[in-house]
Amino acid sequence: SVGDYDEIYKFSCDLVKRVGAEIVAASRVREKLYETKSSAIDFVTETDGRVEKLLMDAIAKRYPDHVLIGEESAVEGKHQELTDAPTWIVDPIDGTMNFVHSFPCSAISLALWANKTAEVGLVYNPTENKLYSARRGGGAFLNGDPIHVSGTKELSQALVMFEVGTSRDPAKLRCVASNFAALHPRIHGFRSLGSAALDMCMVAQGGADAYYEYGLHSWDMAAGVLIVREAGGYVCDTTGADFDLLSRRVLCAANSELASQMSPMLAHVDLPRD
Ligand code: LIP
Repeated sequence: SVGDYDEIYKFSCDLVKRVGAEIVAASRVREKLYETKSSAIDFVTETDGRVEKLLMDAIAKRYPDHVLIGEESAVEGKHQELTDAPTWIVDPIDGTMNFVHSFPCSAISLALWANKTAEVGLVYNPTENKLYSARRGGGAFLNGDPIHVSGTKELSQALVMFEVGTSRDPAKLRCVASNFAALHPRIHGFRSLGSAALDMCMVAQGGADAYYEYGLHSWDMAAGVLIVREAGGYVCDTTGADFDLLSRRVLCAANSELASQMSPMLAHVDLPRD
């Protein structure tokens, strides 16, 4: 029940607020140094690693029996395992390219999953002091106020979020381009914040009606999917099948009607599982 997670929820909210201050301080530096990871446009900064360590150390100290999965601690190419054990899934800076450019849409994404189910999800944009939070069965909130998805059911009236992603793999880019071309004439418009977690929160708060992406990782979505669901929204695989956290893709919508109009229009790309 929600009550079982009261302490974890409070601990998590305090933690992201405290550690978020580190991101704000680092973002004042004009020229951010970065290195590249899986591609020439997949960035990591010293702040990503430092913030992840602060989060991980605090969680490990408080909950020594829990499992930790973190973007910067993950070994490239090594498959993740999601067990039934309580598991924290951490992205220290979702939207690292935004952080590097001082585009103020980056967030800490922190989630606790247990029995392969999201129980607590937080997305905190420290620059704009926006804390999106959800507990399973407890609703979704922005800075403590309840949020809800939009009522849009017609794709022709939808504002849709998408991301190009951080890969330059030709097959992946063909998928992005063909989905853009297929949907663009049939919707109100596209928007993109450059952070998967914040895109999902925008659907949760009703500012956009749907979001889809291929190529993202578990830590980009682990908190956002709970926030969308708890805001009354619908989360599934891009094919319309059940959502799978390790599948590298997601479709979120204000409702199932909207999702079912979108999934048949999407061209898919095969990506190695997380
Ligand atoms: C990134 C997301 C971005 C998405 C990429 C990537 P990172 O996360 O924020 O929106 O398109 O697939 O996952 O690397 O900045 O944490």
